[in-house]
Parts: sequence; C-alpha cells; structure tokens
Amino acid sequence: SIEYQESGDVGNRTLWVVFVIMLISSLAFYIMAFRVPVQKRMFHILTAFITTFAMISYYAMAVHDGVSKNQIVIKESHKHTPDTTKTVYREVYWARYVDWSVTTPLLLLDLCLLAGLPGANILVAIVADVIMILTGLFAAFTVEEGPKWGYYAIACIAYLVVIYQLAFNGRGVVQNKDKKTATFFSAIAGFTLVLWTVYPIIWGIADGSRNINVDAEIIAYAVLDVLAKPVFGFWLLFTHDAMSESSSIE
Ligand code: RET
Repeated sequence: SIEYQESGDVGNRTLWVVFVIMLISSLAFYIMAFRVPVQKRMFHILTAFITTFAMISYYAMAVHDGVSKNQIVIKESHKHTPDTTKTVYREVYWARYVDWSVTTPLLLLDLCLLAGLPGANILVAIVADVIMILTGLFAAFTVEEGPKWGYYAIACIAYLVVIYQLAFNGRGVVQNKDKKTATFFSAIAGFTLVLWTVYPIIWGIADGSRNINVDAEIIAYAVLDVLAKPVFGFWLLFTHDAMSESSSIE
C-alpha cells in the first residue's frame, strides 16, 4: 500500500506567518544596526543576517519549493500470509537544513563573541555544528531505518561538542569579562541550549519515526524557530545596546 504524508492548510498558513515574522524582525535588526556606531554593529549585523536567511527559507517552504517527497519502505510481517510492504512518501523540508547550516553557525558566533571564546574554540563549535546539521540532512533523506538513525547518532555526538564549547569553555572564559556580561551570557546561552535540545526531539518524533503529521511538525519547528531567531535576537540586541556603554563587548 502507499501512503502520502504532506502539509495541509494549517501548515501552509503557519509557514507564511513565520515568513512575515522573519521579514519584520530582519527590518528591525537592520534599522537597529544603523543606529549604533559601526564598531558596535557586529552583533546587529550577524543577527539581522540570521533572520534574513530564515525569511528566505520560509518563503521557499511556503511556496512549496524547499520541499521534496522522501520515500520510506516499511516491511510488514504477518503470521499466516506472506509479508507485505507499505510505501510512505513523506515531505522533507530540505530548505530548513540549508537555513540551519548557515544560521546556526551565525547564532553560535553571536554567543562565542559575547563570551570572548578563543578562535580555535569558535572554529570547533562551528565545524561541529555544521557536521550536526549536514548529518541531520543525510538522516532525513536516508531510505533505510538503520543508516538513518546512524546519521542521527553522529549528529547528536556533534551536538554534544557544541554544548561542551558553549557550556564549559564559554562559561569559563566569560568570567574574565565584567559581571553583567557573564550573567547575561549564562542566561542567553542557557536559553539557547534548552531550545536547541528540543530540535532533535521533534526530529525524532516527526521526520525520524513519523509519529506526528507534517502540519504538527511545521508548527513545532515554527515555534522553535521564532524563539531561536527573532526572540533571541531582540533579547541579545536590546541587552547589548543597554549595556554597551560600560561593557567590554566589541
Ligand atoms: C537535527 C537532527 C539530528 C540530530 C540533531 C539535530 C539538531 C538540530 C538543531 C537545530 C537547531 C536549529 C536552530 C534553528 C534556528 O532557528 C539536525 C534536528 C542534534 C540543534 C537553532
């Protein structure tokens, strides 16, 4: 038998809503960037680029371009009759991975610069992050179950490396900065780690094991993406603008 798993009206409308949110927050971040001196613009520019990439990717998904149908063949064993197979075609929104492979390194760069991590640590965090996203992409398109979860496991190990750089090295090195920056880093890096950890969970129940439908998957990622990009961005930039008079953030 053949089954199609694709988005419906609710999912499509959600994609457009997030597109508009990313568009408005990008404009806000570019305006905020022009209002600070160029030496203090690094975080503004990074953050504006993050929502710009997300905006483009959401546009691609909303017009139904950044998506393809992945074929999954499931063997069904029966006691008395010969085994049958079920073929499932589920939508995979590959535009997400294009977005994430660019925006998650930029988000990490925001946090690494805030903490003042050395270049080598920044590079390790970013390369591990790219490995995480690309193996996640491989997992999404792999037809067989075994290799699919193999890629997923590699992605999770890479994610642990990212966590290590932020939570351990980042936390250590930010202590050398003023107290306000250290407290702010703990808060926003903590927010990031909790949020990011929900992504592989959603992936596991949606793309991975297909326990929730495509619309539910779109909504879950939509909420996470709005928190991880615009909300994260406003929080970072407002705090940064408020304390940049006295602090040592570049
Ligand atoms: C995947 C699946 C494989 C295992 C892991 C994953 C982690 C993804 C993360 C994504 C973060 C995305 C963000 C987007 C911004 O809007 C690829 C889902 C570990 C952490 C922050």
